[in-house]
Amino acid sequence: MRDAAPQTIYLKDYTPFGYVIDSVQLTFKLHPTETRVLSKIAFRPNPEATDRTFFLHGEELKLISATIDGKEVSPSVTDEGLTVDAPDAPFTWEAEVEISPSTNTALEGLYMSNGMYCTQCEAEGFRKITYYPDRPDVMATFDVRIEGSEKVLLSNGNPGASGEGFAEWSDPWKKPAYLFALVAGDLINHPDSFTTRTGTDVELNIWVRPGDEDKCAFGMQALKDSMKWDEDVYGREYDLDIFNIVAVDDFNMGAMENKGLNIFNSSCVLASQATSTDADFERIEAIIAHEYFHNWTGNRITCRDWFQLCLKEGLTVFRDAQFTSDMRSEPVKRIDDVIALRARQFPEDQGPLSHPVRPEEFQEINNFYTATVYEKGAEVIGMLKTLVGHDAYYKALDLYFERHDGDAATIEDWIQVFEDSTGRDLQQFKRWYSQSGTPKVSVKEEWDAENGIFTLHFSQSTAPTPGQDIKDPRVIPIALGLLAPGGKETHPTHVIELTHAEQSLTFDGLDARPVPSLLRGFSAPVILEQEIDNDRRAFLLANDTDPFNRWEAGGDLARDTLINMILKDAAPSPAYLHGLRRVVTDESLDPAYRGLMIQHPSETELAGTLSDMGEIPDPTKIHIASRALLAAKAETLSDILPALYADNQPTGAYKPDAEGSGKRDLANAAMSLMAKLGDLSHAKAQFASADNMTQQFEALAVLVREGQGAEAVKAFYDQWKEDRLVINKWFGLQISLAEPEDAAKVTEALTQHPDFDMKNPNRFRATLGALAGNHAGFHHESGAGYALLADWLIKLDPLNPQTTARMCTAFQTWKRYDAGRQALIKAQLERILATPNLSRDTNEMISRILG
Ligand code: 0A1
Ligand code: ZN
Repeated sequence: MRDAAPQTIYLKDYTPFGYVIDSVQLTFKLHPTETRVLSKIAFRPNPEATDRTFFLHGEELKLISATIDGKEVSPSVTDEGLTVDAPDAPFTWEAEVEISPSTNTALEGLYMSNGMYCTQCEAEGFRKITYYPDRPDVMATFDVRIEGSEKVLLSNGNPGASGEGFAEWSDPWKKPAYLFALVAGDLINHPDSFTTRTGTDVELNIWVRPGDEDKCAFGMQALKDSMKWDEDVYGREYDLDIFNIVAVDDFNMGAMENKGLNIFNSSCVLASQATSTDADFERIEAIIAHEYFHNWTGNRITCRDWFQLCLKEGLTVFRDAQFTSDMRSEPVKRIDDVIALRARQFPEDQGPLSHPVRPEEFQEINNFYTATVYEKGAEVIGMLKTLVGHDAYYKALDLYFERHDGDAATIEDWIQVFEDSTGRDLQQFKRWYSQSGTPKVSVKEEWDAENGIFTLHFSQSTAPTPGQDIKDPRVIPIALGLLAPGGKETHPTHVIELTHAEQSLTFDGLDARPVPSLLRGFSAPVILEQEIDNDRRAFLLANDTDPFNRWEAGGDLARDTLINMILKDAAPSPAYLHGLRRVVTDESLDPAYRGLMIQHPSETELAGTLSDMGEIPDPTKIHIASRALLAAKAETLSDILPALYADNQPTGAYKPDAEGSGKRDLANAAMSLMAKLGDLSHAKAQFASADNMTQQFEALAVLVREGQGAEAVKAFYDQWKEDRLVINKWFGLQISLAEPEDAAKVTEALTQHPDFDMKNPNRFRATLGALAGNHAGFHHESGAGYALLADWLIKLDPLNPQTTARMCTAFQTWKRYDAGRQALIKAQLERILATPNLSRDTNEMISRILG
């Protein structure tokens, strides 16, 4: 059990480790409860360090023996590691420890999942495997010998000798311990190969449990596409003889980029037409790309310390988004990413958990794998690319790889590369890394009709966030264009840079007052406040040349309508409904884009919008309005829905590509609206006959949403009860779509289902996470949702602190709500915090949320 006494670690306190490691040799003698790990490590004094304290991290290890240069030593051991007197000269450390993988429910270090051994070492899990300086700036080559009776024994790097009961691996690239991995199990591989641009053949494998072999082909293609893309776009080639991916059922996160041996949550790699939705396919492709891209941005160049996490994560998310744009549709990817940013990052940045993209302090680093570090981190890189331009960006990246290959680098190094290669001063831009909070950019317009002069007055400000009262102006790239009143674009997109709290921009020589299209492509992660009415929004929806802003105008119309329905009991706005009809029937737009336009903002997002406006969101009213708008859309489009449904049935074999999934999206939206009008025939027929999960699952969702799903829910379970990933969907759907007053009861009943397993993070998230995602259900005034989630977080914490702590974020927006709900949530937060032996992870999260 971890010590819950909070200890804060600061960026400013960084000092290098006193020793450098030249090589690491590890031997694993696998056993479920008594695995022995032998380590032999060559240390020498670090010329760049002054402090020679020889402290090795180690947690939950049984020390069997320790020697320095062959002589037994007696280290002083605590819960966190050991200290021993070490020479001020090169020496060899050898130790033997014992660990128990089968009782490791935290899924950190070496653990077991379905009888297979696997590891998760990022961020600080290696210290649960052996004593080691477990920090990313200590890099070394690893030679590993695994002894075990499993058929497949894998580690990082290239394979060496192997035989009955053993295998050796050797990784020629220096790496920090967090990239170490080991897998042992009776696995089956899906093999393939890739020839790099310089002609090296790389063996590729996806390793899965028997029975999952037929779900590897898509992931393999995504891997090969990623390898090719990174060569073509960034000039980055793979650097080992082999690349292995392993699918694991019990995993806290999505996947992990261990050198040459990526380990994936099985939900993020296994894919088949029958069991995966289009959204699953797209996600899997993106995650495979993300982990692969880490080989250069993360592994070859790693982070000096965990405060620099965004150095690898922001850049790698940015790269995987570029990849998805290239593989699929650029505007659709951008819109999807902004929806996700607003849903996950904005609430974080505007609430008690707000932190800079590069945090300056933490108690538990696992709590900082956040939307801010990842997604806002990627937005910051996107802005940098916009500011310096396409060619200068790639030139800077070339310099980054050249200068820092093999390094554990910092954000300062990253910025320096851009300054050196472009000659720009980026010190003000760097505030994006140090200042938390979402900036607001307000725009006022001035039209001088007599002289044809149009002026935009910009101002920027950021509200105080925890620990940061004062905010300085940032560099904000605003991409904008102008349209003439007739709809024609007179000024195509160009980028202006806001650098002051207030700034103006003038256009002259105009014949008529133009309509500005601002923040095109969402050129900066800010909240834009502009003088705009529904006529102007409808105009932009019809005429904007920027696909992002066209979508944004439609979304703003929907948002405005919903807000009026919620606050003023208004009827749905005809301007919105007509605009929607125009877009949905516009055959020149691609189906995926039309599918996106047909959706309106989620209930959670509306709660955020209301709260931004200074209103207290009422979850029940929001839910009712959202339902009513759906019905109004169905009425407005009623005459075209059957054709929309029929015309968008993809023809030919199922393909999870942009075109096929776009059509299915649109057809499913039509099916769902027809159901709103009482016609369930399409949903019933589609549920019964679908040959793919996208169509089967959407049909099921429609039936459940309309209160007609009982039979289908049962049939779906009977059909899929052996497939754990599909059954996760089955758990999630029933809870996500439960009526507000039933959500907690439905969730509670499902936690009693024989297939519920709290130790499996995917199943736990599918159940309790779905409750937190059912906005009106979770926030039902009874408080039953809050209490149930708190009960389960308290139960999970001793088993799996990481997943528990992440799920505490469900409460982060608690101050948005009315006094009654706030009191109910606060009581639950305090109850969790008062739990004896609460983990450091959960303790930090709840304390920060309480503020
Ligand atoms: N680096 C991985 C994410 C990851 C982080 C932590 C983990 O365990 C605590 C696992 C995975 C990525 O960005 O994909
Ligand atoms: Zn990553």
